[in-house]
Amino acid sequence: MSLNQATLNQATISQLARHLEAAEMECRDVVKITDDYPDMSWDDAYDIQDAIRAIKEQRGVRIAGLKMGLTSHAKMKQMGVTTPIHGFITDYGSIADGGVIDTASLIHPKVEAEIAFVTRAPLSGPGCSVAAVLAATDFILPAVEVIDSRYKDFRFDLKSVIADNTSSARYVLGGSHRNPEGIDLKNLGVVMYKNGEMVAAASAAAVLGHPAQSVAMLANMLGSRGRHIPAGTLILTGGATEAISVAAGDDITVRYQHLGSVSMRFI
Ligand code: OOG
Ligand code: MG
Repeated sequence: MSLNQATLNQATISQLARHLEAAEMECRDVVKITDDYPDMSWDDAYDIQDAIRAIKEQRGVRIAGLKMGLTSHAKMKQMGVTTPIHGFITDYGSIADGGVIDTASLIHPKVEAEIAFVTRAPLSGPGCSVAAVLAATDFILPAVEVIDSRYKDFRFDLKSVIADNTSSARYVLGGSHRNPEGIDLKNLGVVMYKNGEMVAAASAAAVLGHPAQSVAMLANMLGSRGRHIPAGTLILTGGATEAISVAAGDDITVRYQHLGSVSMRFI
């Protein structure tokens, strides 16, 4: 049997999708699903994520874009994993820059400094490269992702977190967008402040050497499931630094070289 072949039947995939969706909606944590389904395959994990997406769309949720996760060494080390993963972001996850995020609607939020891309041409893999991504990029934006694993204490393995839509919860996009032309994206600095104190800093090169590489990898990963990145897609490329835990009362500001800053307050 190939490693990628599905091992769970459709009924189990639907049941696990409803289980994780309910945990998100009811704001409570659950144990990682591989505890009960240790033989689950990578395809099963992405099939559960797709089933969650379908449940949300049936409820009227709009998919706002895609995300890559675990693309930096800092994030991989923090979570004890070695492979990037992808998921989706939603309309209800979008928070205005300078906005307020209610921690009562989340389990145990953490914030990540990211670079977002918006495409103006479709991208497909295999074979998608940094060059193809830059040619297809409309503009880039500074972004902060608020992740919120549905798993107790953020303890998971890769398959469990893929099924849980890569801990996707909220995101804040900065107002200033730039054409990447003329910006040394690879060496773009990001500094995160929590309540005025610097808590993390990185260069965008921390994200797979170049954040456009994260978009290329997304196109290549989607290609292996017969999909592509359509024109006009918003993509979060993954945290450049480790994720920082936040609680009610915290103020977060991230400053990005060339791209301005993004801030939010947790209540
Ligand atoms: C998984 C999601 C990681 C990122 O930017 O690396 C992610 C997690 O750490 O819970 O969004
Ligand atoms: Mg992220």
